[in-house]
Amino acid sequence: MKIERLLTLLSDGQFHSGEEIGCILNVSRAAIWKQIKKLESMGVEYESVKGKGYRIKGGMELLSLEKIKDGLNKKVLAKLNTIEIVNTIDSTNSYIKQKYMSSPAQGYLCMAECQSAGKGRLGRKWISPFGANLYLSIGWQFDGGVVAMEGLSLAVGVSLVTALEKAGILGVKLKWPNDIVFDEKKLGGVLIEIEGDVSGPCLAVIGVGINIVMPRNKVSEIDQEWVDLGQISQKEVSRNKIATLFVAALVNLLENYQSCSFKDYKLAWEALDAYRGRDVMLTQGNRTVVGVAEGVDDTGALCVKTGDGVRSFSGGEVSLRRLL
Ligand code: BT5
Repeated sequence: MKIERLLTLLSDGQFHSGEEIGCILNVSRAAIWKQIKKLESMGVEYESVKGKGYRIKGGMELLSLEKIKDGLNKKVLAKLNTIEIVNTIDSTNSYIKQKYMSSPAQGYLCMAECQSAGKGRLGRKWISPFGANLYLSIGWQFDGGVVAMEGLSLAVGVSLVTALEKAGILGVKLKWPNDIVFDEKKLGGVLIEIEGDVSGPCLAVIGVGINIVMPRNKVSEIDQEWVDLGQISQKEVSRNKIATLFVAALVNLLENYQSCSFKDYKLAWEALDAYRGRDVMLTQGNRTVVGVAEGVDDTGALCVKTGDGVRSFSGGEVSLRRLL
């Protein structure tokens, strides 16, 4: 595809003249313009300077199937049916679901440079600009229905934070039920969607979004405090390295999860709990409960110490209560 070749060319951050681009893509000047316009519609920020040509200022590390596969061991690779990297897609979660529906198999994995309709939970949006962050989904079959997946999104959070620690990124925590946070700001999120028989064999699509270097022109679209790995580590973070560590961590976790349960991850989750011991408000629809966050139970439900004692909640949104 021409657009892929153009992106690869400009990803080095150097200026490339129209003539050079035309030559490499084997297209006319008018056709170059069409490709450049495509970059624009994908949200890629580029510079155009008369006499110099085009460049992506600062360059861009595109996801590389080769680099990611090279970093994975044989055991992990053997568990994956396919690993795909796509440029633009509506949502990697929706894509994996469709793929599974048309041909059920274990271990479909997809990563995208950009999502045009990235999904959060409950119909919310996941802001997913091109070439900047990581958007990844993996499809995994579970035999024991939803019970076998209890607490899975929390265990996924634990495995991702552990993977970040391997990359030298420390201090990342978890916020119940599915947020990856740093300094109370949202760094990433997990979205698990389930298809099939909820009491028998079913498919879990595990979607992970994590901010690596969020383009500044996208900042205003996120309606809560956020952070990216670049800000946390204060140095360049390799997208391919994070992708590789995440894939390995997820495959290892999913492979084990069938034979264990959230109970085995409870202590690790609690050690990363950003809200433990803090005054929180839990909202479930139009019901709110206030109290002190006391970790989670063996199923991954949030425990809150209220005026009526400790109660556990398996759904809802939790926020910090700022006491005056
Ligand atoms: C989540 O939802 O945190 C789950 C996000 C999962 C995204 C991945 S990307 C790959 C896969 N394919 C998909 O289509 N989705 C998954 P939730 O807890 O509902 O949080 C959504 C809220 O987070 C939004 O309402 C915003 O406030 C905020 N938000 C949106 N984009 C963000 C971003 N890039 N960084 C930080 N916060 C963001």
